[in-house]
Amino acid sequence: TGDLSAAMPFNANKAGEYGFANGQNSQPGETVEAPSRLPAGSTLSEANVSSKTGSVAPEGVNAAIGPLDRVRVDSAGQRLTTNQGVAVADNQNSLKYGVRGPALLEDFILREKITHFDHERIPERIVHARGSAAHGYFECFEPLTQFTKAAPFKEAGKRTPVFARFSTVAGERGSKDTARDVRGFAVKFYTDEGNWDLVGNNMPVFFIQDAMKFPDLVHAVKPEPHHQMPQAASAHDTFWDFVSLMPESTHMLMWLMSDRAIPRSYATMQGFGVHSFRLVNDAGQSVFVKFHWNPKFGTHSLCWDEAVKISGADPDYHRRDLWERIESGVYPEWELGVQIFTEEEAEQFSFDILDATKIVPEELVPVRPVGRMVLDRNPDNFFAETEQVAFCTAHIIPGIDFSNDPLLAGRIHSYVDTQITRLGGPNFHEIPINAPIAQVHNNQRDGMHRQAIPRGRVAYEPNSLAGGCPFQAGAAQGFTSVAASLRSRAEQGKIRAKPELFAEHYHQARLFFDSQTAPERAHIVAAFRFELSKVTVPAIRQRVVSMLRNASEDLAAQVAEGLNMSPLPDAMPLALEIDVAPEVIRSPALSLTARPGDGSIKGRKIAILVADGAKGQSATDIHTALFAAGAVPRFVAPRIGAVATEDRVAVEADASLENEPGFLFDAIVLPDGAGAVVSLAADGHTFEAIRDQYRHCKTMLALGTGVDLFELAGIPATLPDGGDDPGVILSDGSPSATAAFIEQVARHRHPARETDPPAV
Ligand code: HDE
Repeated sequence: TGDLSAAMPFNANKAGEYGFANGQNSQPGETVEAPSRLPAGSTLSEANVSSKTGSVAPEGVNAAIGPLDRVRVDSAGQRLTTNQGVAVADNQNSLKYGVRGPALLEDFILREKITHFDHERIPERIVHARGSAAHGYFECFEPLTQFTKAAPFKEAGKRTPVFARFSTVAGERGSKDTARDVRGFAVKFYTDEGNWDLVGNNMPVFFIQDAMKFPDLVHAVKPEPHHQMPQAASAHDTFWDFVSLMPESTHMLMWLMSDRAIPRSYATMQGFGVHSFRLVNDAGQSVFVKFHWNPKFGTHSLCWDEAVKISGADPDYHRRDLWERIESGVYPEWELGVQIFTEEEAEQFSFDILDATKIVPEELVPVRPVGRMVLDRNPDNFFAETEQVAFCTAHIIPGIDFSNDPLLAGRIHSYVDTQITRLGGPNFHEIPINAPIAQVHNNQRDGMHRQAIPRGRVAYEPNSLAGGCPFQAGAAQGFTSVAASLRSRAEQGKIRAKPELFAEHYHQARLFFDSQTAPERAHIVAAFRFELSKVTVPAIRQRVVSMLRNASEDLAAQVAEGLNMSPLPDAMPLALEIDVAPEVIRSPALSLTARPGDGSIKGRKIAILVADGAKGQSATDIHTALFAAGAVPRFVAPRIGAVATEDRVAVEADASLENEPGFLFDAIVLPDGAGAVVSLAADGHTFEAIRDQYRHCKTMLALGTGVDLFELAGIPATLPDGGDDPGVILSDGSPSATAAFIEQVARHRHPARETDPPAV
């Protein structure tokens, strides 16, 4: 078999194993064409035509696909074998001494199968265990070479393959997606100068300032150790005990109690690098940078009641949404923005840019768009890709460098370290999803699960026996660290302490709260009330409120009222006596309302309720219009299957009120047809669906007689202030009514309808 075409990228004896399964194994000399795995019409190319240059790849080509293709397995048309390639004759019965006799130890087939199974699980991530990921690319808008020599930013239009993983933090691997939590937003750039991992979150700040406190934070938020409750929730004593003793967490708590902590989908949340990093150009000059990912489809959240209900009906809500968007071609997309500032500027700020509990307000340093990320391919296999991907903050490339943020310093150590346990040794970089597309050459050898077969007898440097190779790249090509020393810091020697401005804990918490709209502030108050009402020790609740008084008296008073706490506890003593005036006291950019995205309804799930007696044509018309606008309309009926429409127009319900409850949808349409109203009114699920839509402030459309269902469900005719509710639309089926509906769905919510407690 050694004479097979040299062009074959794989062991020719293993055609089937490597995805070339067309029913037969190849014969020597025969060239086997790989059948395309991609759906017809896909713009992706299977071929890795990038010769690892990473330069502009043609539309649709993803240079990371080739390396992964090498290890794809496709068993179509293949015999079942053991891991040694021995064909298995019988996969039903273990080997026994007589049919009723004892099983035999020599049954290597059974033992291999069971042994492998016994070891199928690897340790889950200690944080961010629950996640979902996708492939895609980053495309540079214009060269950023003035500031950085980093490979992805070199040329306009340059595409760098990426793999992005989104996650919750506290919950275990099987926990619900819609928990109130921070979301991880980790992106691996497979650049032609090595892998760069930007391991961020959907909130721009963090709970703590120093890595020393991270294990404490995580132990506090995880289920309590004696009874292992609650799962994926911060609403318990140990979390609030810890944060109330750590006033530096106040700013992050504002974000965590806001709707940011319950995103509508991964595709509609922002991402942030959190820390200050550095960009370094060819001349070795550096500036500070903060990274921002801004979603094309807007930043949208759930509301709490909705998130709670979704977690029961569809714990995979975000995972499913990401998967379905990509499968249906509504590719999630984000613009990457950078805030660039110099060391001199940083020294003038009223806060310390090394403090991960602080943002740099956009009003102080604008966000400059530099590229976009598009996720356009789902993984083939969850474990091989999403579970085994290893993001490490230590993975940076020439042109990017760290700042002295003490939280970041701990992370640079932690991620590589944790992968060694999680992925079973130091060779995790060879797992296909982690392998760079840039060439790897060094003298590191051996270890568990080594894949590479380094040739020759030299594994040291300097050497003469291998001509000095691999040789040092030198400063012009290789990675060099910025000779960074934060100016004007007097020599202090070794010290365990923090910079002075780290002790100012409240200005930006106030900035966040004060920059929200009234409904957003109300949600923050309600979230504090909910979480603290789950806390059993009154002193902890008191301590949180005393901390909040320093951020916002208004917030503290409302939270205290919600907890029946009176009188208010004294404000917590300030850690910083000197007064530093913040540059920005209102930042509209911090409100979700400032981030509508492209204003489209792409990817929104819309329920069109139908039932026997519905006017089929009008239901089909609205379905067509919504589909054309990029939404995901679904016919939902009391039972799945064909609906007996009044006009005999064929309508097939692919979801039922039982299997897809109303709160899973972004908007609802009620059908025309007196018969349908009667059928739907006979099913209590209908009213639950309508009331949930109303309570969750979503857009609702009644076609013709469907309006009767509003009345039967007790939907108020007007807003609490007496005005018209733009989110409740009555339609005669005209295009203008449909257009109005689409416009209102794009607004996402109609919070003017909201009351606390809810009226419906
Ligand atoms: Fe992480 N974090 N983290 N973290 N983190 C991990 O690494 C850690 C922090 C973030 O999708 C772990 O591979 C320390 C901030 C994401 O696979 C671990 C500190 C931010 C992910 C770890 C922090 C993050 C992780 C667990 C404080 C936002 C998931 C498994 C010093 C900027 C990546 C793993 C993925 C995962 C340590 C704080 C984001 C243990 C020590 C701040 C998105 O290494």
